[in-house]
Amino acid sequence: MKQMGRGTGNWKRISWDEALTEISQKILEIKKKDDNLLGMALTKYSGNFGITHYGVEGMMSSLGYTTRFVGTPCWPAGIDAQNFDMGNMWCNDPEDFVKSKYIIIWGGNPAWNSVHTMKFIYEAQDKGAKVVVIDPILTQTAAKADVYVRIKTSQDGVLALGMAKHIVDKKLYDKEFVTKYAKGFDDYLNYLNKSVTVEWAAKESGVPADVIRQLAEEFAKADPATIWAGYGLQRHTNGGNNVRAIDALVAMTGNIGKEGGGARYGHLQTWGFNYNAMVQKQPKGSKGYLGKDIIKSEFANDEAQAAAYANRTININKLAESILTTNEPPIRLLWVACKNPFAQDFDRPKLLKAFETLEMVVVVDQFFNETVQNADIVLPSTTLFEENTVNVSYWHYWIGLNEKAIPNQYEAKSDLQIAALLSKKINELDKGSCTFPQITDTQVWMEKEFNDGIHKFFGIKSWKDLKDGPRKAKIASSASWSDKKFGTPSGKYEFSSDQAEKFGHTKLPEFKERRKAYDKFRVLTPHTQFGLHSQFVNVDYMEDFNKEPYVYINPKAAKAKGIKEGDMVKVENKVGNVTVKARLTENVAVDVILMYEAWFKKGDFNVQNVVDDESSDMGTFKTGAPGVAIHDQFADIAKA
Ligand SMILES: Nc1nc2c(c(=O)[nH]1)N[C@H]1C(S)=C(S)[C@@H](COP(=O)(O)OP(=O)(O)OC[C@H]3O[C@@H](n4cnc5c(=O)[nH]c(N)nc54)[C@H](O)[C@@H]3O)O[C@H]1N2
Ligand SMILES: Nc1nc2c(c(=O)[nH]1)N[C@H]1C(S)=C(S)[C@@H](COP(=O)(O)OP(=O)(O)OC[C@H]3O[C@@H](n4cnc5c(=O)[nH]c(N)nc54)[C@H](O)[C@@H]3O)O[C@H]1N2
Ligand SMILES: [Mo]
Repeated sequence: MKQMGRGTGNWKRISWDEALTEISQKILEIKKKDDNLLGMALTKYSGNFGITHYGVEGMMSSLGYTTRFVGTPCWPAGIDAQNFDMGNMWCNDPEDFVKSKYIIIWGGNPAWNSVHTMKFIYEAQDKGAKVVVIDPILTQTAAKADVYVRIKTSQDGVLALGMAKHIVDKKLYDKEFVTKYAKGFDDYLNYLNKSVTVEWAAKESGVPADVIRQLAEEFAKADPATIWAGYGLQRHTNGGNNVRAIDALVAMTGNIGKEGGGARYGHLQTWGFNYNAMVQKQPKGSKGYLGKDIIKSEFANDEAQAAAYANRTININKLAESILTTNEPPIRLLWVACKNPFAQDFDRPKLLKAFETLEMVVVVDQFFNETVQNADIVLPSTTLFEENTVNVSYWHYWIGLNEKAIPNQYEAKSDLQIAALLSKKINELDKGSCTFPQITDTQVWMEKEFNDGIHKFFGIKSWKDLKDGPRKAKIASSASWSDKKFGTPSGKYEFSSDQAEKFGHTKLPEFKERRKAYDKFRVLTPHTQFGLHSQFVNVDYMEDFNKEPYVYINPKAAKAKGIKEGDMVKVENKVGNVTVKARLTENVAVDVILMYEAWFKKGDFNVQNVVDDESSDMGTFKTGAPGVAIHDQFADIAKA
């Protein structure tokens, strides 16, 4: 479909051939005008993490060097934190929660967001393990726990420091681990003794001192004890630092490298694919980007340099700002796939302005969402039922096939099929413009991702074995770091990290002030029970469970504002506003308001009207861009 004037809603049905001709002509026009293709940009994230979807990146490479939005809106601060501490992000097998005696779920809501893990938590509980949830919201997970600890948002580092101080005071730390397998514990100990008291931690975090002492003692004495650091925890301007302080608790109590223990965050151990779809060669003579200088790809000293510098990379979390400020050349054509920026990216009012400056917007999606409303051309994408791909996880250790269950519906095509068609069309118009191969069978693409390493790791002879069902990786131990050889420069667990300092952080996970409030209430916009981000909320049968959005307000705060249950409320801040129905609940603190992120196809509810694009502290080290402080937002409320 083609929109006659972006945002007008005046759509015209066109053929695939017409659509691809128009897009190809635009690409060729840009190349002619700029003498390179950096004016073409891709933003793509988690619409479908099936491995073949990296064919979208492959399509971009097959056209030339382009602009890529890099990093992730999801978990980068925590990734850097774990890399500074341990030299990788690597968690225990979640199934080994059953071996834990003490489980702290810290800033995560798995009862909604990781339902498949809860049975292992329950099994541990049945065997006598204590489960503690630390969250500013009394979540469904907290309701299932033995203890719920309400914390002031962003103050997790302080709480962890207070617990560490008490563990030191009581000499409950693991002397063998901190001397043999760790670097910098003495410095950390000195810091705790000099700068931290339990009373101070209590005041800053809102968790009473006796609770801090009890948590610390119970955690240190249980064996094994584990902490699951959720992703919500690190979406703050001090989030990475807070994850480091939490890692330190697990390390100093000797729980790293232990089955049933561990500082759990995520892992990428099972991702050893060929990335065949992703790794495509630029057409000969393509011009790339090296800092400010445009260079010819052939002139790059080696492949690595070419790969590192030839695409222009921009922080994915600053989409609006970057479109507005990127020059030489500006971003002219934006390709959006597996991503819904108007629902999921930050500062929606600024994004609207930014889109006005684009010459062409192409969105590949399944639904007529707000991003599509702001496009010129929408290409209908298949769903996961219409393609073959393979899935692994950033949490568990299984691999599974996604088998095509039904043929492509109507005229929809997969991202890979679109890439092949675009390649064909642009080469018709200008031979040699694209290297993407003419393979449209998604099974062929999927097969190409397997290799001996994958086969061996999962104990299969061929991908076909997965037709019988998913397989679990053959891991020697359910614990990560079981040999206590860490991936850091010292090979040890680093309480004190020179690398962290190199990236502008303190060596130790010292107290880091949270973002200053810029409005009256803190706004939290975590993940919904009834969908995956902007996906599935809009499906008819899901609407039955989740008819409309709400803002959750503490009854005391509501009373002060004259707001009653069911009133329409305007939530407003410097970014914008959203009007939504109120629900009063003590599940949130008096100074916090809560809305779940989601895309409802009826109405104009959108939490990104009150979420700015402030960066989190970490992410640049391992993902190329800092994360985003999604939960460091503030707003006021009034009866609408
Ligand atoms: N306020 C707030 N914002 C957030 C978050 C938050 O907690 N609060 N969470 C952040 C996090 S953790 C994440 S991971 C991001 C997720 O944000 P996104 O990456 O945007 O994820 P989704 O909304 O799941 O999916 C995006 C789009 O992909 C489309 N899609 C699905 N399958 C395919 C396909 O095969 N091909 C193509 N081309 N498209 C497809 C879907 O229809 C959907 O429109 O949001 C971030 N934004
Ligand atoms: N049903 C469903 N499942 C999903 C998703 C979905 O959208 N829906 N999304 C998937 C994706 S991409 C991701 S990244 C994961 C995310 O999974 P989670 O890590 O569970 O993410 P969130 O729901 O964003 O945040 C979890 C909790 O962090 C809390 N939190 C926020 N700020 C702070 C803080 O400063 N301190 C503490 N202690 N807690 C804080 C929030 O109150 C919330 O309860 O879930 C995945 N699973
Ligand atoms: Mo995410």
